[in-house]
Amino acid sequence: MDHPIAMTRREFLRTGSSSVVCLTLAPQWVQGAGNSQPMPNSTSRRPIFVSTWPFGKPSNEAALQALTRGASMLDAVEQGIQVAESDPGNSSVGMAGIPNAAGIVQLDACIMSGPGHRAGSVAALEGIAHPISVARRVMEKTPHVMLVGAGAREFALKEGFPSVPAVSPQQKAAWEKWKADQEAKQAKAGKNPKNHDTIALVGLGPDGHLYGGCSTSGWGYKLPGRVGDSPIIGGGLYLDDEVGAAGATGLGENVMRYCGSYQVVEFMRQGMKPEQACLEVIRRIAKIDPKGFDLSINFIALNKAGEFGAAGTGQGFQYSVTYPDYSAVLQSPGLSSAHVGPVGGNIK
Ligand code: SD4
Repeated sequence: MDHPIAMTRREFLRTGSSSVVCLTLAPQWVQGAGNSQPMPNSTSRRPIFVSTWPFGKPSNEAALQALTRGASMLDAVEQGIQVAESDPGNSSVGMAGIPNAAGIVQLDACIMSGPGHRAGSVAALEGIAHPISVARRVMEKTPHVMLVGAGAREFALKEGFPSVPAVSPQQKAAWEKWKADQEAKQAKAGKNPKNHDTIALVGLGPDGHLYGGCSTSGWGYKLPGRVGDSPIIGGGLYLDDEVGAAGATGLGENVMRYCGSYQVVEFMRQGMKPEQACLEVIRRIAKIDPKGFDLSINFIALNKAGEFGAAGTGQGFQYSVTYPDYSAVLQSPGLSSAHVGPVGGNIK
């Protein structure tokens, strides 16, 4: 399918990650069946990268550029996610992230490789700039899948990752104000965090294999030691090389209790298109959860055919898609209580 806004390959390579192509579509859900406007959610082009949020776009583009330079798909995913982790303006990924209630940034990340169904993960990692790279090292150099806390940091240091300050000066100042305001009460009461965005990035390689990664500083001012969905295989990220890949962003507690990304992939296995699978997982969670659709959860998905899609609660969310000659921010459909019947059953 041709996309309404597209760059030539030459333009893409010339403009690089500074290019901004933003395409906003009305949610397919709202448009309903019979809508004649095509959704740009299908492509047979490879490689392709799909990631959460508009800040995923420069990550996608860095991943594609890495691949163009001859890097492997795992390198591409890692280097793409590193872009978000390095961004000093990103308060929800990497060391510029909002700290926990103790004023320390604790990072969560994971990575998966379709070939071999391999996975690596770190959680509550302190003072290391690139948790995605440590997660990859766990996958490649240990017999384990996940390392947490002090053990994860010790492993990272032994592997040669440099130690960096546990919180940025800007976030430290904001945390001190937060503490003075005694907003800790809100965190304890389980109120939604003010700022919590994650990069989940999934990719289909030129050879038809799937790869993905996920990285976050998690829920701002979370309790020390709190781990969200992002480093949990099947929660914040999952892929099956025979079927597809999925990633999540939002309130991790509402994803990890339902193995959200795993379920998106399983729905694709059953024949659903990526967008449909994301919507159906949200419907299923909302049907079970006492909070209904008040979940703050979002999913991206990519299948083996290169078709992609996303969905979120409320108004939906923006996600990024990049492949040769094309790079854009798209709007996902959203689901809210308007889509639930009077007795709580889901309506189609
Ligand atoms: C977490 N899922 O730690 C992450 C945060 C996030 O958009 O994705 N926010 O719960």
